[in-house]
Amino acid sequence: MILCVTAVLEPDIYWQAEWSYLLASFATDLKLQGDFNYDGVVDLNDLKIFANAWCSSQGDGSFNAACDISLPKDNTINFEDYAVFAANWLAVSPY
Ligand SMILES: [Ca+2]
Repeated sequence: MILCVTAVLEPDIYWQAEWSYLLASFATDLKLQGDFNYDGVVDLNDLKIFANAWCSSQGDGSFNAACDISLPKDNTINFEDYAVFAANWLAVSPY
């Protein structure tokens, strides 16, 4: 009897895990690069956050992983990240 119940529940558990993964991936795709405070616009408030992390690397006290928006990520906040930030300057999220 237990085996029957497990066999019935496993597909649901698998599906829930897949669904969670898809939702997380979708949310990442929707995130506006440079909107560090998640208010839907890339503006001066985000620039303040970016400036605080400027020229820092992973392990530094001022490092902010959210500001590492260049691809591929290089664990350093530098001009590559600034280029992405500047390209999205004053962009507004459609969501
Ligand atoms: Ca923002």
